[in-house]
Amino acid sequence: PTPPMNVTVTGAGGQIGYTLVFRIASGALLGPTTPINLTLLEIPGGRAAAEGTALELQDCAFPLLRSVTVTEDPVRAFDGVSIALLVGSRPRAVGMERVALLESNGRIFGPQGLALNEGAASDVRVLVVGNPVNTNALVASAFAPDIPAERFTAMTRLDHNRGLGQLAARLGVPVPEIDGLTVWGNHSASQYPDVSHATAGGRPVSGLVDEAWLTGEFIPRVANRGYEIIQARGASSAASAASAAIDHVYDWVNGTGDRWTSAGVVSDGSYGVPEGLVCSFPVRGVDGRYEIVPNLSIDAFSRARIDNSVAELLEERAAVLSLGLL
Ligand code: NAX
Repeated sequence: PTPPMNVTVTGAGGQIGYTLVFRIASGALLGPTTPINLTLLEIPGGRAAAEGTALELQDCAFPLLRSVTVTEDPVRAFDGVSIALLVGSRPRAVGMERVALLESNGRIFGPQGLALNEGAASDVRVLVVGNPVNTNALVASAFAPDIPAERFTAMTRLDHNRGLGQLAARLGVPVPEIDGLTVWGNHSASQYPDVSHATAGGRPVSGLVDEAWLTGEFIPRVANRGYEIIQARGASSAASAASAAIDHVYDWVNGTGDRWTSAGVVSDGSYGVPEGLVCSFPVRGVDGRYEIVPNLSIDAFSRARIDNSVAELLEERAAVLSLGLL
């Protein structure tokens, strides 16, 4: 029998947590044969919601779910963890300055990085879902010097999946026919959803859609989709974010074959992105690692968009550096 894996979700009492943990427990994260010990990390304000969610998990009688633990202690939460989904964060409030945002998140992701460093399993994989994802991943990694930096990733899979959804609808093809889409840069409105290498049913997408739709509708709609969802449902994306987190980890562990996807990973200097930044790239899941897809040609339009988003990442890194968080 497959040994159980320890999975920890932070912010499990929140709205993403409420849909994410049921998908994990059902087997969608690690497949239908891997039993799971699930730990839910919360702060006092979210503890009751997490406790209630734990009761409902028990009531689902999931065959793979071995245990559920609710705790407010990061050291306990990350002891022996193999998959850590860092969802709880302090998102930007209206009018909040970038530095204040990064500082309050530093107080969350610094201690969580330390706790991961102390107790995580040797195969630990960390996905940051809580905004600002790229820089929170950078901070957590900086506080976990014994864990390879490549094990810290940031979620841009929701942006990627949003792009797939828009292209499939526009072209009238099933989602699996589309490949080669990339979301570059920061998980923010500066991100660049790039179709220049994308294909649908093997044909280049650039020949199937017009320029005006790409620049006037596709790119801004994907980049601002989070806002569109808030306007439509009165709350931010939750089930789609949880679904993207499942996809990100599943592909990281199981691989993507020849296809590619997008993830925020630590830069090795590829495509002119400064080394060490956590940036969204085209990636393939290979042998349990995310590898940046190499040697893509980057046209002038793409170059300017990528550079613009990377400049924002550099500003965020400079801000957390000045706060002493790196
Ligand atoms: P909620 O406010 O519903 O839930 C957040 C939960 O985190 C709360 O229960 C809170 O008590 C808990 N929390 C806060 N600090 C914590 C800490 N130090 N340790 C443990 N738990 C803590 O937010 P929700 O809608 O679930 O969103 C969670 C995060 O995901 C936000 O930062 C949000 O901005 C981000 N998102 C990221 C997306 C992405 O694509 N990367 C998309 C969706 C979402 O906007």
